[in-house]
Amino acid sequence: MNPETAAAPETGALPPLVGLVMGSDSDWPVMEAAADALAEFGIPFEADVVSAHRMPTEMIRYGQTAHERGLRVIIAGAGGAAHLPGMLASVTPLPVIGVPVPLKTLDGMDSLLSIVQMPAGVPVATVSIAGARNAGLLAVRMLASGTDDLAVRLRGDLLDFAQELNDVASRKGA
Ligand code: RP5
Repeated sequence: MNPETAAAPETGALPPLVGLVMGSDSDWPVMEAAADALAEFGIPFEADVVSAHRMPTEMIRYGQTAHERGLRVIIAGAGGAAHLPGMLASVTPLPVIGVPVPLKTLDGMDSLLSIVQMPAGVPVATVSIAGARNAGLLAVRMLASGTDDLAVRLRGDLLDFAQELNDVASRKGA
């Protein structure tokens, strides 16, 4: 699977609610965990490569139009000089979750610091280095915070999920 085909099987024809973007195809092995988490909760998403440095015009257009297209959360992953999450956050009203992708040098610290040190007024919810699964789960929680049918359904699913984690931890401790 790759970013372009990631959303197809699990989400059918439903319009995407989450935009899962990354700076390069090479980020996909890390970012795939976010796609998996969204799919586990039946969240329709789209996955795209939208590089802040190599395709800045498209990246800005993506951010400016994301809410108009029905997206409610953006998950953005990038490595190195990881400007994608912050740049998107500067042009969208949607919550942006940033995923620092580790590259061969600097162990992802460069990515983490590029994403987490945002100026006041332009928030990015940064997860851990390579923390794409938590990015997906955080997006699910954001979608679960409303009053619509999806939010109510997701709150139930999240409580079941938390109980399963608890049961697994109890078995390990036994
Ligand atoms: C960043 O540069 C991307 O997010 C990726 O993590 C990194 C390397 O990209 P490639 O050279 O592998 O395309 O912008």
